[in-house]
Amino acid sequence: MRLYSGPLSMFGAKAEIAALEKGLPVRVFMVPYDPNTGYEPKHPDVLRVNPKRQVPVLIDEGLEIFDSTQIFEYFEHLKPDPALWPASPKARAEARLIEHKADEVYFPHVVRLMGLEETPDDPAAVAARAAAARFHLEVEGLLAGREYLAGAFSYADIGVYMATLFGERKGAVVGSDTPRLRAWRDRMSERPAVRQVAGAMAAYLVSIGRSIPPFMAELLQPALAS
Ligand SMILES: N[C@@H](CCC(=O)N[C@@H](CS)C(=O)NCC(=O)O)C(=O)O
Repeated sequence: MRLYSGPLSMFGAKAEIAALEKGLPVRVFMVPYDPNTGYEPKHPDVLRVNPKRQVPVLIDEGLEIFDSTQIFEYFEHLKPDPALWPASPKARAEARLIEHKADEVYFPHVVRLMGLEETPDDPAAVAARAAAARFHLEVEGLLAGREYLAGAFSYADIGVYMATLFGERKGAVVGSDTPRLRAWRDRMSERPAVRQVAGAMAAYLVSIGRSIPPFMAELLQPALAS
């Protein structure tokens, strides 16, 4: 299997983490990416497979799909063990909703912040950080009495981890009012698959002279012994 991603693709990182967690034989191919100009010119395989012209794209012997959540679903059917969705229909639906919210409700606020790094007091930036903080509090509530967002570790954790990683980078800081969320993030960072992928992203950012938040800097250190 070949996974097309980018060195700063939060959605590609989701798929890569899932493949590692599942133990799937996925080769990751980083498409051309320039920190200043982005993904242009687009890779021809990405253009062929994805009408939205985005990574991640997955190719597996004739199957060509795109979108991180679609890739999760394929992985789950391809290799059900370890399960990364809960078994019961309601728990599974809730986990899927959390994952969906990370991508489609929370992340747009982070995207809004991306254009406003130089003007953090802009009302649009203030509103985006406030909306992100409300999501952080929602996640804090989910973690009451739970180690992971849907009980056992799941795709929901992967989605929220990557989305909030980018949130933190862009100023939507996970504050001291959400201690369970912070502790969960630390647990996530200790998972080998997460550490490998998010750590590579941290190293890439450092290599191009970008600053990284303290919790990402920790990803560059050897994992704590468990
Ligand atoms: N919903 C998609 C989002 C994919 C996406 O936004 N990919 C970004 C990189 S993280 C991209 O390729 N951006 C380049 C562009 O839109 O031109 C998913 O879950 O995979």
